[in-house]
Parts: sequence; structure tokens; C-alpha cells
Amino acid sequence: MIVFEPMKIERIELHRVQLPLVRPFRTSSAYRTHIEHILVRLMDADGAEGWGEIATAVDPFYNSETTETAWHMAHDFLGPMVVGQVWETIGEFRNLYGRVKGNRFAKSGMEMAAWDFIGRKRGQSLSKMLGGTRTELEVGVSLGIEADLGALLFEVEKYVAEGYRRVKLKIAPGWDLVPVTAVRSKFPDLPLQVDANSAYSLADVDHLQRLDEFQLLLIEQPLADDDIVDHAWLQQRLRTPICLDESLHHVGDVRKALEMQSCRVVNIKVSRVGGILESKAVHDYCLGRQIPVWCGGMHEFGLGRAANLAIASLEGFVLPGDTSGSDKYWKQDLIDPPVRVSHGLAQVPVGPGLGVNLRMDRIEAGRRGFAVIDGRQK
Ligand code: OSB
Ligand code: MG
Repeated sequence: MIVFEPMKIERIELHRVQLPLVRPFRTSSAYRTHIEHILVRLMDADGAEGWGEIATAVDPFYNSETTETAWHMAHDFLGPMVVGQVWETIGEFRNLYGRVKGNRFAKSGMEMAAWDFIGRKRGQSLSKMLGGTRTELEVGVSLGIEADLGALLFEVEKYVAEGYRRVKLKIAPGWDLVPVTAVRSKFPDLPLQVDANSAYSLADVDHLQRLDEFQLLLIEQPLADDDIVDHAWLQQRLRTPICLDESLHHVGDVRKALEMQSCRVVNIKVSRVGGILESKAVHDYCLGRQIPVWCGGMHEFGLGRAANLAIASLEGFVLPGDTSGSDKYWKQDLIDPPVRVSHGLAQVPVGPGLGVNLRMDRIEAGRRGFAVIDGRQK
């Protein structure tokens, strides 16, 4: 039996850390050479701690939050609302800042730290706490828009050779049929999917229908983030399943999208839906309706990457996720050992909490900002 003991966070540290990507990443909406995320460290009076990652981009081109807005939220609202309060469950922890609207990436990093905190206290892994059913996961890779076809084919070849189980290509008007045709002809049996990051409109329906001949697993977020109505219209005209990413902020959005048949597959991103608890709710909702889900990513450092692997160990995650190994992104991850993918498989962390070993020296080396919230500000 698990005995719930009251918990109280007395001090929060925010570490804003920047790392260069091993390869710049271009999508229809953004170009990135570096990633800058905020690590949240929750601490109680007895020295217990938990770590989480706020996986915002530095720009507002994927969604409206940025690393700077998340810093403001965590530092001026979420942190002060958590410090000194008593809570026993993640649901109660989340309620502490329940009055804050939106800002789900910032909330997600706070909540992740609370899961890590509880897991370490109980000696249980996040996967175990969530009821994960798998210890090893099939992994995919998300490849950005490249300067030319040669460069793209080189990247696909490399990850296929490493054993990755599926490839996702970023597409945009002017970079869609040509790269998909090239990759499909070279890899006829490769599980392949595309992600448009909202680059198309309904006027493109004829063009998008031409993607139907490539046996794609899915097409991710073709239309605007705030439009599940037009996605339903489009899905009726496409054989390829639509998968929504940007449009789904919580389980309520998922219910509406599925009722409207706006998509047939759901991308679950822990940060986009505001945390692990909401991710589990989306997973459970989809599982009950036999809707396949998979775990998306936001170029997380090893900490957030471990959370992704834990949620993806739940039984409804039947498609490979963007849960690639650390070396896809970083020369040196913040965790040691890094996340390794071998033969296209990643191990779900088994240690307490997120189950990773953070390297403070590497955090400090990449640090661009640091703050403490300890209640004295109030
Ligand atoms: O749309 O899924 C996306 C990365 C940053 C922002 C949005 C997206 C992505 C990816 C890469 O596709 C996911 C990853 O490898 O972490
Ligand atoms: Mg996406």
C-alpha cells in the first residue's frame, strides 16, 4: 500500500540552459540551431528534490509560449503559488496553480518536477507510477527540412541504418511531394510519416490528396492550430490518417477532435498538454476509443526525454515516437548516461522518479539564467 504523506516545497531553482543542436532543424514554421529550456528543481526542507524540464522554443513559431514567457510564468506565478503549500497528489499539486490560464509548457515542467519528487520519495519510476506496460520502446526520428534532397536522403539513410523504426519528414509547400517521392522510392517499406506544422490551407486539398499514394502512416497537423473543424473537412477527403499536434491542448480538445473526426491518430506531447497527468488522461481517452497515439517531442534534453519514454511505456502508445536517442540532438546531453537507441529500441528508465542522473557541471556550463524562489519574495 502506498502511504500518501503531505509534501511541501520550500525552495525552487530555475536553471535556464542552452545547448547547440548537432544539426540545425528547419520546419515550415521555424529554424533552430540551439535549444534553450528551463530546468525546474523543487526542494523540500529535508533535502528531497525533483527535477522537471520546460521544453519551450525560444521563439513563438510552434506555439505562443517562449522560453522567456515560461521564465516569467514559472518565476512570477507558478513557483510562488507552489512554495510553502501542502499537497499529497499530483492532482493537488496541479490545483495549486490551477487559476493560471494556458501556459501549458511552463506548467508541464513544474509538474514533471513534482512527479520526479514523488517518485524519488517512493523509490518508484515514473513508468511504474503511471502503469506503464513496456520496458523497451520502438523509436522513430523526426527530420527537418534540408537544403537539398541529397542531404535529406543522407539523413534518412543514416537513421534507417541505425535501426530507427520509422521516419518523419517535415514538409511545407514547395518541399513535400519531391522529398516524399524520393524517400519512398529509395525506402519502399519504411514506416514513413510527414509533419506540416500548419503550413497548408483548405485550398491545398488537391495537392495534399497526392500524398495518399505514398502509404504514409499519417500526416501531422496540415492546417491551422486553432482549426479542428477544417481538419474534419480535410480528413473526409484524404485516405491518409490526419494526426493532430498543435491543435490539441488537453483531453477536452481531443474529445472534440475525435467526435468531429478531425483526426484518426493523436500526437501526445507532454509539454503541449500541460504535463504528464494530462498526457495520461489523453492516452486513457484514446485507448478507450481505440485511437492510436504516439509520443511527440520538443527537442527535450535528457530529463524531458526520460519523461517522454515513461509516458510512452503506456499500452496505448502503439506507434513509434519522436523519442530519439540523445545523440540525435546533442554532442553531450545533460544526463549521464544519455538516452541510447540501439536497433531502434530505447529502454524505459527504471530508476526512481525520472530515473536519470543529471550532470550539474554540464547544466552550469550551458546555463544562461538562474533564479531561486523560496517564499521570501512574498
Ligand atoms: O511539430 O513535432 C513537432 C520539434 C520542435 C517543435 C515541434 C515539433 C518538433 C519535432 C521534433 O518534430 C521532435 C523531437 O525530435 O523532439
Ligand atoms: Mg508536430
